[in-house]
Amino acid sequence: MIQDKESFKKAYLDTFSRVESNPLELSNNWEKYHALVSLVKEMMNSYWVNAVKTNIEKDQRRIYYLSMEFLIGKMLAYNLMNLGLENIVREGLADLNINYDELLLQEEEAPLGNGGLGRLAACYLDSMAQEKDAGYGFGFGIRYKYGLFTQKIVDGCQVEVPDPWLKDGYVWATPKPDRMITVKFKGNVRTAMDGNRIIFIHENYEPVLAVPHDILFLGYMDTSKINYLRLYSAEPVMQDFDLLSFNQGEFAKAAAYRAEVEAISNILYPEDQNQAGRELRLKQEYFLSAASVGDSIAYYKMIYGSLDKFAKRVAFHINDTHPAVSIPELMRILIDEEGMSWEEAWEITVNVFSYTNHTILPEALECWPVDLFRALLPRIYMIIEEIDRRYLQDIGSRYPGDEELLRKTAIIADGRINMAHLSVIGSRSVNGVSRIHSQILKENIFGAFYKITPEKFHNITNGVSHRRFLHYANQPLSDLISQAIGVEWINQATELDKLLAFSNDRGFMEQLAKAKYKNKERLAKYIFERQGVAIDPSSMFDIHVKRLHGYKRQLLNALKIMDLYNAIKEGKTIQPTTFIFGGKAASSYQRAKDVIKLINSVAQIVNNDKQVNDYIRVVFLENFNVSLGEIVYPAADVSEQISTASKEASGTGCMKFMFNGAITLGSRDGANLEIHEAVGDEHFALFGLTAAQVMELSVAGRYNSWDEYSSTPRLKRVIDQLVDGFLQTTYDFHSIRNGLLWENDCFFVLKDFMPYTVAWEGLNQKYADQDQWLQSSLYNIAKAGIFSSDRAIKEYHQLIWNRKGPVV
Ligand code: OAK
Repeated sequence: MIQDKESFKKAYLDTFSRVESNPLELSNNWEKYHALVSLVKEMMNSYWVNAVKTNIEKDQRRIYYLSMEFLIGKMLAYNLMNLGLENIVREGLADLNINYDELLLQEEEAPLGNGGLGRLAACYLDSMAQEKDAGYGFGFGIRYKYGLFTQKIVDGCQVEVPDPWLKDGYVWATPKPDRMITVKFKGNVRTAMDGNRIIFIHENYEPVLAVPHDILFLGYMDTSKINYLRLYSAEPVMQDFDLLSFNQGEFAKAAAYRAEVEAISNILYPEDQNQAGRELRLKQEYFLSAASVGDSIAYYKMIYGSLDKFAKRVAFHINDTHPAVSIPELMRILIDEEGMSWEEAWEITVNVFSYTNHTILPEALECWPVDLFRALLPRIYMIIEEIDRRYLQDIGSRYPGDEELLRKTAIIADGRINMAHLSVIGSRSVNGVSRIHSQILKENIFGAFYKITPEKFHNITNGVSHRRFLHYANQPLSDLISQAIGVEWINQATELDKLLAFSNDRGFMEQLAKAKYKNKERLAKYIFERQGVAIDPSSMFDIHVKRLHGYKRQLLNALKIMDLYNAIKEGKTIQPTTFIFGGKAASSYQRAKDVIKLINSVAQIVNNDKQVNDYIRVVFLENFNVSLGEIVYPAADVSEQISTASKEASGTGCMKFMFNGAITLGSRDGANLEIHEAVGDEHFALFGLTAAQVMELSVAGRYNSWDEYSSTPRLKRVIDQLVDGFLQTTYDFHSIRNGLLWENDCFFVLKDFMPYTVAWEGLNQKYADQDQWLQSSLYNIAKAGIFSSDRAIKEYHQLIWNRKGPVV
């Protein structure tokens, strides 16, 4: 195997001659990249084969993490880092006259997610590999041919362009056709008797093949820490009717069937936290669910011969409700295919499933119209009806006369199927993703369920991969940390706490400042090269990157910048600041797109006004994604986390910034509160309404945004500037202004404006005292350890997946 540069070179050249058709001297960078990935993949494959043996010998539990999204980021450099081979490879390639950095540019990032939920799933894959001794965790998802769109900014507006990430083939994934599953849609269900047992026969269905493509994931510097992400693509079954139609010359019919099937894995829905409500989306959800559950059963029977102890050895975790149909799907397999009774099947099902809720936004809570659902999944619908019937019967007898309770928790009501209710009823555990969010679940949206089954409810605060977002993304800081406290923090993030001992070490603190400066230079260079805007790395980098959404309040930030601009024009002086934004808006979310245009319009005004240029500049980064995040998070001084309290379930960007030493300017929401608790008032700028106040003010008649507007002249001025020609564009921002005034500002932008502005000014003044600033920065890094996804995954194992002690 590869221990040094020479053995690497030999292995690389061997692989190259096996997998490429050109001689090395005539090959292009893609071929060189392809050969390198093939080599790394072969190595990982051999590690996997060993790990799987151990896994079976040790009889380890298997956790299926089902998610419609996995935003995994680029793999090559990250895998090499985890293998400890990056330097060897860089130097070995250089000997062969190959530039490693150029090969890295060949890799396409797999765009298989929208935002927080998808990136969280990827961080959890990383940590499930790392924490494998507690049980093996695997990701199951969909291999969308087109993932999330590429964002272009044209004339200040977002334009969506398809991202054909698979066009050159995606080398990291290996197709596993031998493990494919047939998924059945539509048709009808006939009942028949088998002895004295009723059986259900699904007929005239449309079959679809779910073909897996596996991507291996590594933990850190230990080749037994390895797992995979299995992504399914939908393919047609070349069966009789298809062939027949070909034979009869009905090519159009055959082609239509093929197109309909392939549509299932063709495109990721770009809506973030907004239920699509379309048949295709439900098809995708069932496709993933049926493939994953089908695969788990087939694998289990292959290894153990029967389904004995299935509930002890297997756990399914559903990442929000999107894969919730896997609950009735498991029931279907156990009853219809394995011949179990309802009771036996239910006992297993409710023991293997657990569910994480990631939002309380009403528009994101999935409810399917019964008619659409029943036509697409007739047998699954019957099972859901029966789950609901038995549930209501049980609750009805335990809480006689409590109609309200039944109404609040039923799965099927008003012609719709409530997927969150199905998920709670069909799971043994329900968790929120930050302390405050879990509390809101118990008190509000799942309050009635909490009354019935309080023991089901848990909190597991999110975490992020500190190996990707600090060790890998921020080499200057990672090196400095390792020099100071050793390398153990890479495996055990809470070791970062030891950095506090260096707060009075001048040399260390100077190096800390230098590392930040280097990262800011890197981002400045990126921005200049891509977008032609020159920014000053010694200015305060104030960064707001995340999906565009009303509740995330990029608008509040934009209004603050306009206010600051007005003040600077009137003579105010501040610490020079660069405001950096980034993020995508759902293609159909016009208000969010208006905010992108607004930010770019403000940027135009600010960046072209010499009178303010020494103080502020504004940049909107095009196409924010995981790879760009890896450049952005390390460069931040200020982390903008300003959602309306109660609306951001957790947030994870806040943690990525924290690991990189940014100071949070945060509302009283989601994980902000836990970061604030970890670092204290001195090292965090907290502002604004509490969740309770937001809920209180949301009651009709208790808040009037006009009052804020008319009583705060600074605020009135910027709101009027939206439409009075100040922005020097023909674009119409009336809709934004109307949202704030005529639609009563449902995200409390005006209410939080002054507290936010004051908190920002405090931070900006603090920046003037670099010693004090660096102390806070160090404090944030040192206290970030608990926000590692390793900690979160350990908690999932302890609290949820590892529920019955050892398997045997
Ligand atoms: C997306 C679609 C449907 C439901 C939720 C989401 C989602 O991305 N939610 C986000 O999940 C993150 C991971 O838990 C949280 O950090 C974000 O606060 C939450 O908005």
